[in-house]
Amino acid sequence: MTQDLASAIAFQVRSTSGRSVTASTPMEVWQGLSASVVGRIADDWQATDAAYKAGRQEHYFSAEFLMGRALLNNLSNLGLVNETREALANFGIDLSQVLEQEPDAALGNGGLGRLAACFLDSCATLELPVTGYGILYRYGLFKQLFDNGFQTEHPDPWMEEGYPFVIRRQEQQRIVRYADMWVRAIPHDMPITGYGTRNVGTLRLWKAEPMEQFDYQAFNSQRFTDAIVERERTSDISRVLYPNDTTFEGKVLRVRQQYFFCSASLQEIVDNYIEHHGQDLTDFAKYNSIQLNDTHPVLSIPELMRILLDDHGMGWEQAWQIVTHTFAYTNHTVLAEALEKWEMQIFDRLFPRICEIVREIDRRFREDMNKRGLDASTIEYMAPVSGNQVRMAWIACYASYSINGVAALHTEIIKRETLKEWYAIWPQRFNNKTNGVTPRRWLNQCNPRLAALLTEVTGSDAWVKDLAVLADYTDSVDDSVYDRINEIKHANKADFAAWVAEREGVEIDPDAIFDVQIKRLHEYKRQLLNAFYILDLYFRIKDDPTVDVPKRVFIFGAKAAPGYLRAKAIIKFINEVARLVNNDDDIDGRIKVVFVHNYNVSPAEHIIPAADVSEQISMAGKEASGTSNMKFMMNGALTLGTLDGANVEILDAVGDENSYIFGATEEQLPSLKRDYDPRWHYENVPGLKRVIDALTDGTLDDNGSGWFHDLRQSLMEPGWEGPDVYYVLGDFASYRDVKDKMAADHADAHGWARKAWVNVTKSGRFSSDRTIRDYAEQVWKLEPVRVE
Ligand code: AZC
Repeated sequence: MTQDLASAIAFQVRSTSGRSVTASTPMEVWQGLSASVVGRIADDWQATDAAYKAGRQEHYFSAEFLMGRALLNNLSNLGLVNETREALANFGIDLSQVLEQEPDAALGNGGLGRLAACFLDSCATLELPVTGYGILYRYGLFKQLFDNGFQTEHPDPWMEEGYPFVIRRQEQQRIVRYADMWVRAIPHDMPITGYGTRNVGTLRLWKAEPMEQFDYQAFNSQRFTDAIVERERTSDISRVLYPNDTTFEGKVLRVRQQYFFCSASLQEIVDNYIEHHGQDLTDFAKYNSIQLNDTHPVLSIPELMRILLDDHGMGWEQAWQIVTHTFAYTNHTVLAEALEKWEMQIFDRLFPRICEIVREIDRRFREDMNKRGLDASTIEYMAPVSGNQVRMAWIACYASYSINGVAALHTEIIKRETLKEWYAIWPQRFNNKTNGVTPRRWLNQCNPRLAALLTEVTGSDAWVKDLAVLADYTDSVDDSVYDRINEIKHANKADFAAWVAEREGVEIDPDAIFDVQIKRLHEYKRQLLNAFYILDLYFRIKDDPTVDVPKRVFIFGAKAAPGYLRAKAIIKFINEVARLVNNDDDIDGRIKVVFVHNYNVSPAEHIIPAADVSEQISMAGKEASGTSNMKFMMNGALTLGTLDGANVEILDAVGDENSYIFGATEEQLPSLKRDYDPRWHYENVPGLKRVIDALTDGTLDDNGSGWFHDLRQSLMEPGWEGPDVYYVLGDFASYRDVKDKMAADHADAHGWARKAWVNVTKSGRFSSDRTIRDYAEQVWKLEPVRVE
């Protein structure tokens, strides 16, 4: 078997590189090995596709799929990791070195895009007929570097060296029509393997290409450059992922992107319906359902109307009936700045027919609400079109048969506040689907030591597909397991320390507490609170350098949207805190701060298994769910967090004694903020003043940018959103207390291991398998289709 595999791999590598395996570069080996994996699954993939297309299907529409690396994931799903390692070893090649060649497919910003990727994994594993649809961005999320502590952004041409896991399907192209141009949408398919199944699902990513290779007329009439420019204008559509997470940017190119993938995907879905079920589209919603991942794909709603009305001659009522039984909408945030609103003129310019349809949806909505007796101002507030603007979330709520939030608390907040007007009319549409993460990537693959222990303790690898089984073992293991937990964590920390030393040039001690905050940089996530704690701890040690404190490493990973200056200021601030504490002789290595640059899926796979502490410290009510909290928990890190998003449910699963909760609750905040005076905390909370002052008194240097002054102002001065909007100063004292206690508790190795074990074994409900089962049963009405 290994011999077969070895020769299959060798063949592919040689065809890729044009030389022998041993003479090929690690990148060429990665290319060849990846191609051979695609070859192995080809038949199953084809069979799955055929089986799915014949019955009821779910289509997951998302502008983002943050896939990360594919090779290890596929090898592991196919059960080929060990054999491949041996096969390569025969050539003197180290598999892990080959795996590290792979670029991350970073086609997403953060949680929303990574959730979509975890969902595809679960759908394949659960054998559910689900296909993902998105955009093949040529440039993924920008690559982040630090220049003197400042974030700089660089392009990420992730496919430039070739990428065997996407297959171009030229023959299945569609045409997307804008008023000012027509473009070809070329599908590129990524196979989605599952664990312990032969089903192979598909992620279909559309690439925009010009209708003709060249405008020959322009070309022949000596306007060569014009012809090229025109060509580039088309390719612009799928050129780059917009780097905003939870912030809406009203760029015309962005709305073009959204329409592009919605239109191409819907054309295909309708064509497939016709092929299998005939020209009469009456039963369309019986065979198809579409999940809208946030509002980015909401143009699908008027676009499906257009296809049914114009291409298939259906009447409005019947078409609307179908549309409103097809779409389901997931909301991912309560932040107002995320709500997509497009100017009507943009719609009118790009796609006048869609514009017309949206106006008609608006007209009928107003009529309908009038009949229901809503007052004029409520109707105006809820209307799909108001003034000059089209409101994508409102269209989604009006047209979807299901509306869900992503954690229990978040769903309650959207019912009570964000979407309360719709909840009042259609309560039955609202439901909660708490997020989850795939235990394949986020435990089995990234933490092989812990995975082996779980298999040993439970007697099989059944947990990989059914994480809830671990709950049977919470209380039934003996002390030797706790020792093993500690050994595993220590080994993971040693590996991570080596990785950090090489990648970031910082030495860290695996015996220290590894305290981690990795997520997008946003004020509401409060990386600043974490940094203030570190600075305060620094000053405490400076006060008395002989003080006995547990050794700590604080690890950050975060990208800031390029235009979000305050977030960039926080990055600079953390980097300056790192510079200060890492180089102070009084500190003597007792505190280290590491800011991992270019945080992404694959760095996360190195960081999470090594974490002791998971920082989930957003201001309560703001983090819809969070998903890194779940990944940490699965890997035995303890949550240090507020009662926000899914933290609430994590706490519920593990109990008070196995997590560290602090801060104002969502319920308390309105009254706390009513007469909130950050200055009071500044003056009265011991130590806080010198931390805040350090921003501007010369302790830390922002290199004349003025950014630290702005940070101070944002906390202390009543700006137009009020001072300290995210209650950093208000929560500081309680955060420090709990974090100090946590650090002290870590000294009890056995007690800590016990808490870690409870976290691991109770993480079953945060598997995306559970989430997807709930979607399939309650929203999608979807049955598994097994491919034999
Ligand atoms: C994120 C939420 O901020 C995060 O709390 C949640 O876990 C994640 O979605 C998945 O549901 N939201 C986004 O990434 N982006 C937007 C536009 O909300």
